[in-house]
Amino acid sequence: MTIHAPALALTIAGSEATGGAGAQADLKTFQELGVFGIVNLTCIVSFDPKNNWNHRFVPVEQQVIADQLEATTAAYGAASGAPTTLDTVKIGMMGSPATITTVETALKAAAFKSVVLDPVLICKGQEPGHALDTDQALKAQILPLATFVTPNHFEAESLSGLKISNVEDLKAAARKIHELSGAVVLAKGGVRLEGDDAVDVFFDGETLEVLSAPKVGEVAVSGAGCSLAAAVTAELAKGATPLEAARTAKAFVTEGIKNRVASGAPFTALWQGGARA
Ligand code: PXL
Repeated sequence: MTIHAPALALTIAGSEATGGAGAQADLKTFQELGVFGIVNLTCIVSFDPKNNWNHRFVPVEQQVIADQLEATTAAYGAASGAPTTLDTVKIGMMGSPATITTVETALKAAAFKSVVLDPVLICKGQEPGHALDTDQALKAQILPLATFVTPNHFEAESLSGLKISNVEDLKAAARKIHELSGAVVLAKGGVRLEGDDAVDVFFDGETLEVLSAPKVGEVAVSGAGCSLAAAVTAELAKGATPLEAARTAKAFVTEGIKNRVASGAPFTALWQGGARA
């Protein structure tokens, strides 16, 4: 028998029942990139096909979130005695201020080396600003603990306070968000910026790099943001530098979007197996 000691990554995220986004996307991404994935669930999202595929959202009880974090830390944390310890975490959808406080406490206790924050302020189908208290708690309590943050167009505007209409604006926003948080920033233009390319801006305080790939369609694909941040997380867990992780993640997501999956829902889902296709 061989005992394996693969790189480990934890995602603290919500379930999205149809498997396109959230924890499911994270776990599939970790697996594809050769990382042993761990999920601690914060909430369950079920789209409502009777109501325009809007989100139905149920939080996981705070005690149950804390229990999951306790189990994970005991098994793989710094003091666990595990052959490989868990030092890399991705933060996805939190969903409520209470969850943000529970997760903040766990992050402070564990002192992870890499904390990748996908600052989910809004999901497809939601109204911007639907939960301002959650957005504010995320900015105040989790953003300062992040080492890497992956805002989309809307989130980059919200975090930076800047209006983003083109790549120069996206660069300014990435710089601003780095100043505010100290984190490495990968700001995503996605399909929302005009032009033939899907452009993301990487900024780590020194290096500014524009990551660009030809757009695949003009419509956002479910799971793209989650998978990008999860791919960054997986690569960091394996020891990549932040810039290498961003480049690999961009290529991974581009292949996943090229090979996206259709369903009865009015949107397609990124296929993490796309790079193998
Ligand atoms: O794409 C953001 C996102 C993250 N996490 C969960 C979601 C969504 C969007 O639907 O449902 C659980």
